Amino acid sequence: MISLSAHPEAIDLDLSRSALVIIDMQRDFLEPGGFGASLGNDVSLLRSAIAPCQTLLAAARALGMLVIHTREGHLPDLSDAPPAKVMRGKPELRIGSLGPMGRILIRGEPGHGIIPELAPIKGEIIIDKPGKGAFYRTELGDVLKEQRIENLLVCGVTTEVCVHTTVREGNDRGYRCIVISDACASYFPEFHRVALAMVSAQGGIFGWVSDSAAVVAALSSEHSVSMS
Ligand code: C5J
Repeated sequence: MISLSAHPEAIDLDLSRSALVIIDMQRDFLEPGGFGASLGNDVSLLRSAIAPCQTLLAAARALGMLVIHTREGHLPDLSDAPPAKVMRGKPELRIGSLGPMGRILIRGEPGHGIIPELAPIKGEIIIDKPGKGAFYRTELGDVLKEQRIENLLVCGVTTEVCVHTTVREGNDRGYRCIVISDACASYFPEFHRVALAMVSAQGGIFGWVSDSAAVVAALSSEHSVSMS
């Protein structure tokens, strides 16, 4: 059991019941020519999350914690992509259009892959999701039940979209969700700040907010995760 410093208050976590969930650290969101860029965003704004995610990933791997990576994307025939999502706005390239990293937000294309800095290794779980939330139309709930996970350390991009949606879904399903602030990022710094504030306001209405230094400090007090 560790005590993690967080807002609105410190939280005790049994690491054998905890998972690191890294949301959508994909080339489509973080690199030029992908989905994020097609919507007119400055993708360089997301890069601040990479180093803190790497730190968390290294700490989780060292302890043998369950690591889950998610990827947003659609089947090549777009059968899992609602027209209302595909046709929204006036992007330079729509979901499914051919861009410099292959078809935008399509599974199996180069842009859909996780950035090399955070590449999953053997034994880590990858959840492919068609929506913003990682529980919607995925096996995530079953995986967490099977692994007897109760606590989710959540990081990735973007703070107010896929991180927030996943945290809201997880919170409603009874998981303690701890958002790692510096390991998340948004194309809109103000949305990042407010999204984090929304999680921990009202006594932690959606969960807790901590940071990567606090997580690493707390994890270093534990030598290995007992998977009993
Ligand atoms: C978005 C995400 N922003 N991963 N997806 O469309 O946050």
